[in-house]
Amino acid sequence: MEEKISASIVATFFKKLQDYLSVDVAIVGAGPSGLVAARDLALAGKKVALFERRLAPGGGIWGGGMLFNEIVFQQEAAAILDEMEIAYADAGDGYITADSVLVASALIYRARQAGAVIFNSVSVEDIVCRHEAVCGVVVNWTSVTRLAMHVDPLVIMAKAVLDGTGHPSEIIHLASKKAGMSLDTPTGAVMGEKPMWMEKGEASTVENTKRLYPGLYASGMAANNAMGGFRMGPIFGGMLQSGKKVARLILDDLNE
Ligand code: 48F
Repeated sequence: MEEKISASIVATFFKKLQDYLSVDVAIVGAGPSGLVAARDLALAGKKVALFERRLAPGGGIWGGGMLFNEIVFQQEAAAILDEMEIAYADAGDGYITADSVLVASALIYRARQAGAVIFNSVSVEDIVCRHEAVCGVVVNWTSVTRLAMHVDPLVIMAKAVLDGTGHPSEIIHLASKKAGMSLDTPTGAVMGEKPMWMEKGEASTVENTKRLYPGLYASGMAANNAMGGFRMGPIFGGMLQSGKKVARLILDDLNE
């Protein structure tokens, strides 16, 4: 029995990895925007690999606000929650609340069920660029990077790469530093997020969701941070809308 269990895991995992060494879309970060994008792209028939540094995908959803595990959405986000059959409650004044554990687990399940494959405990540590376009990601086990082990990574090639890394905008930083990418900001560099202003931050998260460079897209807080948007805290409608928007942009480009 012992041999069978180990052999089954090794065989199925390596088949999965081999099948996803080359993908249509590599998503970095399984927060709300990355998970929503992953689902829509997979439903549209694209081959999607999602890389998440932590053991548990879900990003900033789980902890609600200050570990109170409820999160808030604008009423406009209800349609997206309905589409995914996620239960919520009316909080009045145009807002709704939902259990953060339910939302995190549902977004993960919906993305995976749609066909996106999630590689958890994997960190993206670099990008691949050719002819002034991003065309892949460089990956390693998070444990390897955390322990600073001197171990070379592997590479996943992708037609499109999405930075969904949240506040650090890690892939955008790499593209600025290593590929000479200039952003549409006053300095051309990553601006960094402004202080908390929920209303503005929510709107700018969706506005700032865009293609930043050939092959490189940004969603959620990564997009907002790069372009100098305001912080918004435990309200998540903008994150879901950002995931939807970036999936549409990527699909338009890939189907061109
Ligand atoms: O931050 P995160 O939840 O992404 P998001 O979609 O949503 C932001 C909200 O959660 C919240 C908010 C603003 O106040 O409303 O912050 O923008 O999730 C980002 C995920 O990316 C992973 C990280 O572990 C997290 O789960 N991540 C970050 N860098 C890497 C990464 C990397 N280099 N490789 C793999 N995963």
